[in-house]
Amino acid sequence: MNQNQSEALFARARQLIPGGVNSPVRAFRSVGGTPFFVKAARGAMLITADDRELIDFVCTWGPAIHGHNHPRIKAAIATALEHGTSFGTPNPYEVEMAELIVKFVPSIQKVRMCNSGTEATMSAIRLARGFTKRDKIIKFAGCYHGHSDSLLIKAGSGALTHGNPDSAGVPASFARETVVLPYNDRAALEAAFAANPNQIACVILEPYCGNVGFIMPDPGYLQYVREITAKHGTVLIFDEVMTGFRIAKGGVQEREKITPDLTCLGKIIGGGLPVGAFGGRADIMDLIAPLGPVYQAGTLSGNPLAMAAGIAGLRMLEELNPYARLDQLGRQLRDAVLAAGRAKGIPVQVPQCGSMFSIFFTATPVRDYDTALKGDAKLFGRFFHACLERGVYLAPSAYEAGFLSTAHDGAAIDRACQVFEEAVRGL
Ligand code: KE4
Repeated sequence: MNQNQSEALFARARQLIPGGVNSPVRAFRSVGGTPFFVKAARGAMLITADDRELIDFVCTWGPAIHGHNHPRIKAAIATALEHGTSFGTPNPYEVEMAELIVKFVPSIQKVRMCNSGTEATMSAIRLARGFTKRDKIIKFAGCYHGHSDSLLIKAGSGALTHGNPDSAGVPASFARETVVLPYNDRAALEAAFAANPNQIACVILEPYCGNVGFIMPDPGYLQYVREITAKHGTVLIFDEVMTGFRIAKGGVQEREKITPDLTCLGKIIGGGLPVGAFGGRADIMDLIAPLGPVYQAGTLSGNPLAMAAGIAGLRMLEELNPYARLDQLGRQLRDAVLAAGRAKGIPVQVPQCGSMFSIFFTATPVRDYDTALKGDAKLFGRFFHACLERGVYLAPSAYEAGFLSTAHDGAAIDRACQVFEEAVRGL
């Protein structure tokens, strides 16, 4: 596979950009090899610097639910661009975006735009701490909420009372305010509340996990989390940066009929441009500056280009209602991989819901971080490259989710199923 242009670009990039990438997962360190560089994208396809066309199941990590460079999103950006790129003042686009978000996600009574998922979750946590006047937070192993210090924490020795930094540069004092628990474990959550009475400001979780591979909650788990947080006066934050508008028009909370207190959003609402948002109960959101004492700000928050792109994308979701079709295609992919695993005699799990899926090479059902790690990551790496050689691009890590878009037509899915079958057969 000719990678000359990507190799040359990567060599230049590594001189000036740490690891040659602007976000670690893009470096292919988890699956090995040299990352390809992309010069263009359209529909379900990426076009690499070496003029290879790849069927894309990463969709720029979720935003591209309508595929790449969709004409309506492109036109919306072009129209906005006629009037400038950023004003640093309120603008009509952000009002329309807020009205759409509130319409799609009824638990959101008020919403604040920002510029990334990281900002959204960082701000929501600060807001929950300001609202409850408590300092501790609970997160779950395997859930990723961006790279703010309070969230780069792993389970600590005092597992029920504090965490340990999960990155250099995070002070132990910060880690002491974060409790990290196993996902899908009711007893652990109950014990953590008992060990920290009246101290937990918020519980933040990905209601469907997309950053440890794709993991769904046990039946009733999310309802349990909702009940125990309400009982303790703790703010429940759903991080739907990845699942919002993807799992359903109203996200996981619509599908599961759970009402969180705050929701974090991103990705799809920017139509591929930088974006984040957090919103929820008005009595909590009204504590955000300039109304209240919890400070939060951003030069490019509500940027007209990102808003115009996101509005176009949300309106298409409203018109198309593509969710049943996306689930049908996702099931087709899932069934192809499961059948290939059976034929080859390789144990494989393919959790899937709608347009999200992942592939774990393990016989153990994956329901949390520990069982996800039982997946054979090396075998996944070989599978990843076998697919890439055949023109199918999966997330370059066994611990990421795959994404479908409305641009993945039957031919693309059929081709992907054939590639998955060949790749598994060759393992
Ligand atoms: P950003 O700061 O990357 O916009 O969003 C952080 C974030 C927050 N919450 C959830 C549920 C997320 O999935 C993310 C970011 N997702 C990763 C994918 N694993 C982005 C890809 C990357 O880090 O390069």
